[in-house]
Amino acid sequence: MGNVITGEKEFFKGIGQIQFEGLESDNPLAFRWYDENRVVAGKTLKDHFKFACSYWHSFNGTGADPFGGASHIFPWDEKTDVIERAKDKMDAAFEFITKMNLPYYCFHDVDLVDYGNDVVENERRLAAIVEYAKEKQAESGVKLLWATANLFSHRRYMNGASTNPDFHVLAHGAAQVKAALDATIALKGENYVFWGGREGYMSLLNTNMKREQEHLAGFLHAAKDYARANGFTGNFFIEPKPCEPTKHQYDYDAATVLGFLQKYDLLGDFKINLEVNHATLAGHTMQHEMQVAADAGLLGSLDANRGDYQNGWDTDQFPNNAGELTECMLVFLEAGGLKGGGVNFDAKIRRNSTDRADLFYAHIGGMDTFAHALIAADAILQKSDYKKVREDRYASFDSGKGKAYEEGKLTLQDLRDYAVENGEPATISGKQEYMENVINRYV
Ligand code: XLS
Ligand code: NI
Ligand code: NI
Repeated sequence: MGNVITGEKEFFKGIGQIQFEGLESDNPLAFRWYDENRVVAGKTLKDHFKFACSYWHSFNGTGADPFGGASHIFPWDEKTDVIERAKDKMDAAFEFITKMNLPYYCFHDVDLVDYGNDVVENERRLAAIVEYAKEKQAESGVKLLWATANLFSHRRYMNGASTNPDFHVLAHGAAQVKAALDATIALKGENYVFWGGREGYMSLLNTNMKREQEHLAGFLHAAKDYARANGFTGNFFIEPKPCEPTKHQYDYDAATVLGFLQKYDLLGDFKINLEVNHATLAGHTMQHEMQVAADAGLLGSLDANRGDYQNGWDTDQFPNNAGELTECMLVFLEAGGLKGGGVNFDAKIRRNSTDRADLFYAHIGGMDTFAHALIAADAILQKSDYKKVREDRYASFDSGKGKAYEEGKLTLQDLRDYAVENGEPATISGKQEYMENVINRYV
């Protein structure tokens, strides 16, 4: 356990550091599954997950929605001086992160400190709060999993940032990314994320899609070249999402991003940050998205949350479904974990969750659900016939003509002759229900 760090003022009074108490515990402010030192599949839970707190949802998100303003009134939001206010927020953030024993955090530039319209002044503000963050990181041992630039909230980005038809807007986006990369490097951030907030379009009637995507690729190359020249050795991640805020987002899903990275020669430096709710919106399961990324060697990082199956937007709720997550953790373990990233809670408490403790309950639930799911998935892989049943389905490709086919040795004529010689194939069950029961036996 690390040490709890508070500023001059304690913001989450009455709540100490959250401890692991095990399954017998009925303490709502304790972990039941997440024992950070527990070794599963050769690694501690702490190292498997590299759990991160997302600054935007936890310390900026006020509970506002299209029908009403803030319902979360933050005591760290009171001072009038921009930097002083940002420092209070950072005190609150590190107090929460260390009380939760989260090893990492993630932020957008504008989460740390408010931005205005003056590029040089914004750079000064970010650099000032980064100095403070350095002290906080050193004092607590908390690390930066990834940072990013918010290129979607300001109205100048309403037609996109790097895909904006106006070059002048693109340049402003670049200025923000440069400062965010400088901040990442200064804070020894392990990764840098691009979520294409408004990189997409609403109507093809006014859009040159090809040109916009080329601009996006050029932007990513420029950002990567700058970061590499300035000593950044971490990963760049693209975070796919199919829609919202634009109708057609260019980074639709993992398969689309893979094609984009290939086409524009970005594969060496970029991997994928997958978000559960975005998979849902794309009409996929999260395990599908993870498998696509893993098969391409691009399973970089995860944004943990969940959507709502009854509606079609990004509700960003905390994960709480151990069964679904167990299927994801099967992919996770078989892929050998994440490439450089971790599990970031890109999730928010509800508008009407207004107790200070609610943020703790949310993260405890999310961390426990991940731990539970990983332990179950490991048991499935170790003890059940899950892998064998799947392997056996492909046994006809392990020898003879099937093997020769996989090796590229058979022609279409050869395949036709095999069909004739061997007659009608036997009926072979896919055993889906059997496999579903195997999963539930271990959850
Ligand atoms: C929004 C995205 C965003 C990214 C970071 O839907 O999930 O929060 O993770 O810009
Ligand atoms: Ni996200
Ligand atoms: Ni999202």
